[in-house]
Amino acid sequence: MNSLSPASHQARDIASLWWWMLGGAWLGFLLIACLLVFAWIRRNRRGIGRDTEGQTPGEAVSTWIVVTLGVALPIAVIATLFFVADVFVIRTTQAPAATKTAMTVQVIGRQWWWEVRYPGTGVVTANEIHIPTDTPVLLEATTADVIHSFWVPELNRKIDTIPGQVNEIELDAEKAGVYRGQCAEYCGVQHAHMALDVYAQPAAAYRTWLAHQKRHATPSTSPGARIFFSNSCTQCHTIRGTSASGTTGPDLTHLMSRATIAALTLPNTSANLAAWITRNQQIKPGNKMVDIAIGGRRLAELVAYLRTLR
Ligand code: HEC
Ligand SMILES: [Cu+2]
Repeated sequence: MNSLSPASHQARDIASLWWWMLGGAWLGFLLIACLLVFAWIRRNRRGIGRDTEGQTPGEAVSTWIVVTLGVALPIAVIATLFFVADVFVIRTTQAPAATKTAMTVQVIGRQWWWEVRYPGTGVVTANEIHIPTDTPVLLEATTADVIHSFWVPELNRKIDTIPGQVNEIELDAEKAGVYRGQCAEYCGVQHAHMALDVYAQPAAAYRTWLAHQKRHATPSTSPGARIFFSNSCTQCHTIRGTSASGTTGPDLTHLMSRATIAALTLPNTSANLAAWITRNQQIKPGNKMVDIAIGGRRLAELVAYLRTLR
């Protein structure tokens, strides 16, 4: 994550503001350093400081220094930076009206993962947001529990998720790529394991992805499916097209289409799925899933069923 390697016009404005502020701060610092050196060089001159013999200090000069360099210059520099920040960057990073964006994605912060919804399509996923490139996407962010903050530094500024409120931001990726994001507001013990990836794809690839995500899972009677549906999994997880309709945990309909599990905590492999089911409280202590006491062949069958959720 690097807010100085922008991949959208908003992130570019934020990066240039940062460089301008850094430049302004350096100029101010150099000016003050020069004045200090200058004063040090002249330290033994007569008529300076308490040494009032000889010529009297230039009253007019010291007033000029205080007023111009001490008051007017800092006000001018800080006011300019504020003006640039306020008038340009806050505005250019603000979300436009829904009518000006091509599509909407809803993100719901949860302890400690991100639910992602595509309104009007029935698609629900987790910790991965797919968007088409060069398309203004309105992102509506809210929370199911505490305040989180959605931040994908290469695409835009932070946006807090506040209970009972929807905050908006625009995602408009210029080039295809995977942009990492992170919860940026402390939200409980697993705050650090609350990451997400934004996949910006060419429009055709995005449409293929969305069409695939719309599909429901085919009901299965495999041994692993029977374990899933007779266990507590269905209370917390949804698999569209089946009776599993829990909402505490991520939608698992297309679990295997995701690269990671548990909000980028582990790569999505068979071994990690097995480890997650049985030892998630060691992997991500305090998370809202429970360790499931299952092992051996039954665990392998359960994982085999999860792997059919493509
Ligand atoms: C008490 C609720 C609860 C139960 C019961 C439960 N889970 Fe979970 N599960 C969760 C939550 C919450 C998460 C997300 C944890 C996080 O990332 O912080 C999760 C995450 C997962 C993930 C990772 C999904 C992803 O995309 O990150 C898998 C796979 C999973 N659970 C499988 C199962 C299976 C299989 C069962 C039954 C054996 C089960 N869960 C039972 C709540 C539950
Ligand atoms: Cu959070």
